[in-house]
Amino acid sequence: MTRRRLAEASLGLGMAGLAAMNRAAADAPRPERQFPAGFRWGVATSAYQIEGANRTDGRGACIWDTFCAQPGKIRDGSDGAVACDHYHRYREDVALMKAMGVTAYRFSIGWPRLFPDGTGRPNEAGFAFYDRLVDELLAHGIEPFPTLYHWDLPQALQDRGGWQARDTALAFADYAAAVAARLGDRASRFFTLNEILTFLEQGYGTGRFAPGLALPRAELNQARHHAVLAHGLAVQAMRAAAPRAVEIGPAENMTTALPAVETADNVRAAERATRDMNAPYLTVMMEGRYTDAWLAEQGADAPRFTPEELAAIASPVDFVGLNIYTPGAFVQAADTAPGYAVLPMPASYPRMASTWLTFGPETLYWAPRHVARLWGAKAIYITENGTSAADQPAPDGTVYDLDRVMFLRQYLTQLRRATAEGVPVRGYFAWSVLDNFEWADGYATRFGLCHVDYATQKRTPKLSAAFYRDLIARNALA
Ligand code: IFM
Repeated sequence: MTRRRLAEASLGLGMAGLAAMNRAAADAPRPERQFPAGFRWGVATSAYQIEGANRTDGRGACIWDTFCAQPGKIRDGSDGAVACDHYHRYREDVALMKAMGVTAYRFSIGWPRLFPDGTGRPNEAGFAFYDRLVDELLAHGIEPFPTLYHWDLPQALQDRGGWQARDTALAFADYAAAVAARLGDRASRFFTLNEILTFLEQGYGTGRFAPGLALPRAELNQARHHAVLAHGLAVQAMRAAAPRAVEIGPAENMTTALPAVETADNVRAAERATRDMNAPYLTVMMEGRYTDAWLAEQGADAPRFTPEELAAIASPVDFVGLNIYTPGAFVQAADTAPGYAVLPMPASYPRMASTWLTFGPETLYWAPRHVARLWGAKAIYITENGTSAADQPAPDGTVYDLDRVMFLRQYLTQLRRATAEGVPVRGYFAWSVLDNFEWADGYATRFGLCHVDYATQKRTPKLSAAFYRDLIARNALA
């Protein structure tokens, strides 16, 4: 049996429940459930979370290698040294994607694989791996969507100041240009940094993530500024270095304010709140200025910046990538400044397996709609969406992840509302194709459409993989 057939077979064909689903896929989709023609359906991953092989072919160390080695930092004491061994099994993983019918794959490039010291000496073996991956994807009709930074800062750069240092932004632009020069002949769309908000707040604010720092507010603001500057400088450097025109944008997990009750006043309040809440992240990237309210709030702790830097930060992008998980806040209009009130979240509000993951399907409607209204975005990709789940394999080995299927169905119903109303969402990437290393939670928390047995590296598609394949086949919700 070929690898591809194996992957197709393991998607559950022949099992009673899934077979029924497959028959349903042949039914004509109802127009009111349909996504736009040409909509891209993808899956997403990141280098440190799946590749493993972290000492292979000249890869340098990154801050997560260092962080994981410190006792007590990772819930199960694990690290990304092996992870899903994707570095060696990427062909099998591409075949799994193909069997699901995905047409786009968002993966991240490991900066320490290409530049083991962060800058200077390039590592040809690292570039060669991404050449192989991109070629394999294209051979299967899957469009590569590389992300330049998904949190694996080369340790050598952290030793020289990390994101607290302006030089890191310059180093990132150089690295991004090298990637665009190498892959830009085959990849047309790139994301710069993944979730600046998360890696800054958790890595430099609370210390829960690598490099484990809890900086004072002024230093944290400066690090935030350097990260958004890195994004802007990279956009410019990549356009200059790519062998042809490429499209570039961020992949941010914008804090999304939702109207508690959908009235016109509350919707306006939610837009205003979303702009305010993202002031040092997506707002400055889209507007080229920090909001007056945010600067006033930071006072003497505001970052130091120049007008030239602000202009660079707001370098025009081709699309906005949004990672969507939870509603950031529910708000309603208020008569007093700032024009909205954030409502308290009831203790009984539903959550998924990860306690931080509150269940808010409407976020997938409001987030892209706010971005289109606030900043006139002409193209938006949902760069991540998905949920953790308890995921116990049944005696037959299948994971019947009904909660993940429910989550996806409800969120995608809201995305369909957005596209039907003309919000320019061009594609959706499910997080994630595989269970993987979930940062400080280690391997116990599973986000995959495919189950990974870490002892054997066997991949088994879950019920949610069949749900997703059926959706892609119809380009519509059932
Ligand atoms: O696994 C992470 C990913 O790396 C970034 N976005 C959220 C996911 C789930 O926590």
